[in-house]
Amino acid sequence: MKLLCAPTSPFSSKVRMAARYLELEITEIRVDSNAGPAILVDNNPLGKIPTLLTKDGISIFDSRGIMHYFDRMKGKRLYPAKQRKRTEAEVLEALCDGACDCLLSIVYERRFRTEEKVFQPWIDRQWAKAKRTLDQLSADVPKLGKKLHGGHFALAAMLGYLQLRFEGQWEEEHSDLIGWLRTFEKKFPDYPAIKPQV
Ligand SMILES: N[C@@H](CCC(=O)N[C@@H](CS)C(=O)NCC(=O)O)C(=O)O
Repeated sequence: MKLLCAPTSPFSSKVRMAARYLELEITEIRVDSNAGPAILVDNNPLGKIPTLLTKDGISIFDSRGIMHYFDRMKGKRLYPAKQRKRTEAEVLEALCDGACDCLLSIVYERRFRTEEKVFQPWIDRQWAKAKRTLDQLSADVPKLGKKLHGGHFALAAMLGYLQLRFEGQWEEEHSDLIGWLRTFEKKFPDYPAIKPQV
């Protein structure tokens, strides 16, 4: 299996962590989604990463599609078996992925518009969503048990992306989440190598 991905991408980081956790062999192919290379757009019309290319020539996206594919491949080890816990894990993943969409939207607003066209109210709107997410997660920090799941990897990827692109803007008010990340790292020592980074 080949994974089209990038080291800075939080969604790529999430699925790379899941693959490592499940001991799945994947060949990572770094792509620049801004440049829209043929290998990416020919396999995913949306031109987004991560995109997984299976040995049977199927392309799978988006990151949650890949997570669920991995889960099925490895006998359902990526999400809890019990319905309620599974729903909680999936909602946590959706929340963290959604916050990453907001954070990326801010990064893209600044990256793709000329300086005078950057629309601050849009940035503020997206940041408010990310902040509400952090506030909610800080008020009820997700539990880390013996087993990790997709929601945990999504949260670790989102916090890693915040550290990478929004340093100094969230840590003080959300120190509980930094504590969560420290505990997560003890359970998943490969985190520093796979978290979003340049
Ligand atoms: N919903 C998608 C989001 C993926 C996404 O937005 N990836 C970013 C990089 S982190 C990307 O490919 N951006 C390029 C673009 O939107 O053109 C997922 O979960 O995989």
